[in-house]
Amino acid sequence: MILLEVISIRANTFVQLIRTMTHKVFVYGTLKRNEPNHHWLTNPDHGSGKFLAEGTTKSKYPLIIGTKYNIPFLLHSPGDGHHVRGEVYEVDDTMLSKLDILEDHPNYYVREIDDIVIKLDSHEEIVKCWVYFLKNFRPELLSKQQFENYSSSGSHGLRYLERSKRDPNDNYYPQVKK
Ligand code: PCA
Repeated sequence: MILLEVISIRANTFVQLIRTMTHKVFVYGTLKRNEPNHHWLTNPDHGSGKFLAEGTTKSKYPLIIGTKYNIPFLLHSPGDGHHVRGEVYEVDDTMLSKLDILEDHPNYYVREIDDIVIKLDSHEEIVKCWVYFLKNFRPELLSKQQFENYSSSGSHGLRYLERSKRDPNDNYYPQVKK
């Protein structure tokens, strides 16, 4: 009897642990502070999102702006482009699933674990983070301007157009995906 109780308490603790599991996400585009989708990360209805640090990708990647809506994409083409700058957040399961909805993972962006370099006072640390990449992209995207640090209001003039302002019947995925 006591043994069963112990097992049951252990099982409950395990379930609790899974429920409260957090994930690190590296954001490089519209989810960053002062960018048009940052509110997704701070909306309490979406779960929790806590800023941890600024970081850069350990590998180089092309960060481009594509589609007629000026959407930023990190192209999954390691070695091309720059060590891209962004922000690392700790998010819970609920927030991660909300971000997946925004990015339409795995249909559009694909979320993958990647190495992110974080600078602390006296040293650098590498942390494994989820990153939303564009895979199976149209190769001509590689000839677009490649950024190191995205901002919707940058001097490129390619201001992001929010989803709520787009034609809901317009399937623009083929502009960037094969
Ligand atoms: N949002 C995600 C991927 C691209 C975008 O605009 C991000 O900021 O990382």
